[in-house]
Amino acid sequence: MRSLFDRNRVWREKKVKESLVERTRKKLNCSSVCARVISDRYGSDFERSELLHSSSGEPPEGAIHPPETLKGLSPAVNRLIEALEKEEKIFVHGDFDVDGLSSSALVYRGLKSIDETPGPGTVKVDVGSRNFGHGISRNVSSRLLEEDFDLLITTDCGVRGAEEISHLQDFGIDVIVTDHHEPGEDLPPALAVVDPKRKDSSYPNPYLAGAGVAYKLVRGLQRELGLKIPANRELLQLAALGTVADLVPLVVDGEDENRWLVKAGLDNMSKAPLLGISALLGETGGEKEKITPETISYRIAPKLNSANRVGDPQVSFLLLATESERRARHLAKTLIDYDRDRSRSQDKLIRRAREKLDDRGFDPKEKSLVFVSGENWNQGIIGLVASRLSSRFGLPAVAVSREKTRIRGSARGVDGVNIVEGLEKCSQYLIRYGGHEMAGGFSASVSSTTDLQECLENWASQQSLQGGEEAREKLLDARLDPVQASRNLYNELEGLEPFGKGNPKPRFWMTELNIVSARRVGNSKKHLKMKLAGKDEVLDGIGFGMGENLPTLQNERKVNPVFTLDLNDWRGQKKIQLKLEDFLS
Ligand SMILES: [Mn+2]
Repeated sequence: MRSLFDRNRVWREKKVKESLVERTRKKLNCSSVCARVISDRYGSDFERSELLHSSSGEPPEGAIHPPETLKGLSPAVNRLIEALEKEEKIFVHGDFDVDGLSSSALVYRGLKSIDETPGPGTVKVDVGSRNFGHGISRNVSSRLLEEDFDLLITTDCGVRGAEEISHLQDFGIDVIVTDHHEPGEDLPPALAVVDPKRKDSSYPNPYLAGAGVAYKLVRGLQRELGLKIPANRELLQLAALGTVADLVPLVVDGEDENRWLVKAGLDNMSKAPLLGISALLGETGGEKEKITPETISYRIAPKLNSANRVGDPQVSFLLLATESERRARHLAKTLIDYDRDRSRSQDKLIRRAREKLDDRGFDPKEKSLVFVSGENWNQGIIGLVASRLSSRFGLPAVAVSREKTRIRGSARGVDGVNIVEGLEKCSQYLIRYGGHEMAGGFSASVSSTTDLQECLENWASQQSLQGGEEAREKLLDARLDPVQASRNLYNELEGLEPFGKGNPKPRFWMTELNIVSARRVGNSKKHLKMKLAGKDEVLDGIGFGMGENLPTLQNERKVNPVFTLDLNDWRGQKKIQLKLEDFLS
């Protein structure tokens, strides 16, 4: 099925076995639409899908896997207990992105909250900086040696840090790696390596974020010590923060530990947010509200990240670690300053990039990749530029900063085009590169810029020739009759929240509706407000950013909307409305 507005946008209904839908419906006693959505995400794993409707604030038994089943965790916990007994000096080194910050804060708070004696001795935390790159830098290991630390715990990094780790172990500093990145051929020679991506791992959820792994470490320690810390309300918030910000999938083939971590963390965040989070939200004018994954993605994470782009990442760590309201307010103000600066620099660079493309006569219809470069562009910002260009043109995009002898770049992929494959294909022109499907970074010598651009453009044009249409197809969960778009269905689907990566909000479609009314609303008439009618029902619809499609729709006799279900709160009256995304031709 194709979009009414864009022939290249293809929709397909997910296939789910009817017999499974029927079994799920009977087992869970829910509507057939809800059963279809659950069958698609959970298959026949009824044990896990039955948990969906348990509604306490804490993850039910069975939803969260025991930490001990994670390879490397037992030696890590034993070593930590030894460190506590001897009141050793412990250093925590995390990555500077939100997942790394959350992981470090989680381990720090976890250790500091142990108030039995002997408790932890000195615990120091450093979250590195963009200048030294991701992972354990020589800078960090020198500091550990100089300041005479006994133990290093890495969070959200380290599994590729063999060189520095062996250096530290040689000098008698034990290293516990907690990470969730793909290890290389061999594991680093650390005392313990906790990483669900280890080849010998049999842990059921390989998709833990760095903060998820950090949570497991602290949970394992608490269990081993026999501490009665029932809910870990604060630590779960940090686990949720990293899990959402790092875009790891919440549900994969019915495995939904990440979804539970996020659910529990968000519940606690809504009720009693960490002082730092509350200060950050307070500063941006929000009142106490239900915190959702969107709150993290749009209002919390960008501010925490602005510190590593245009400021000092340690500020973000301190905000997540602080127990003082005054300090939290002060740190939040600093972050909001950083974020304003980030936003200005970003706008400026994007404008310059657009000018460069215009000067060159860049035509997105003729190209398969956007490539733009400039003199001394801010390293912390070029990723945001690439990402904006990529979504503006619907193409993979590369933004490059030229320094004296080398260039450093940031690349973004699109659905169905894996950008790191592109970097791999052109690696003969690169000094270093890394990343994942949707985002990558690299450095190269200035002299190879033109070759690199040509190589990446060639690669991208082959990708789009190979179609990739199937990969770009967007999926629909079910076709609804107008009468099914009910409050009841909405409530049933709430059991599947929180929605996010790997667990999208269920998307539906209807056919042959009449347009009762339709008008453009909002600032500059960007949005579309409609009333649509089936045989007996009239449904409200809102399409954000869809205003310009109004004339096309008015030419149609009947329309077929694609939408998610939304609950509109109008003067205290809650009413179902269709959140329109597209119309099928
Ligand atoms: Mn991470």
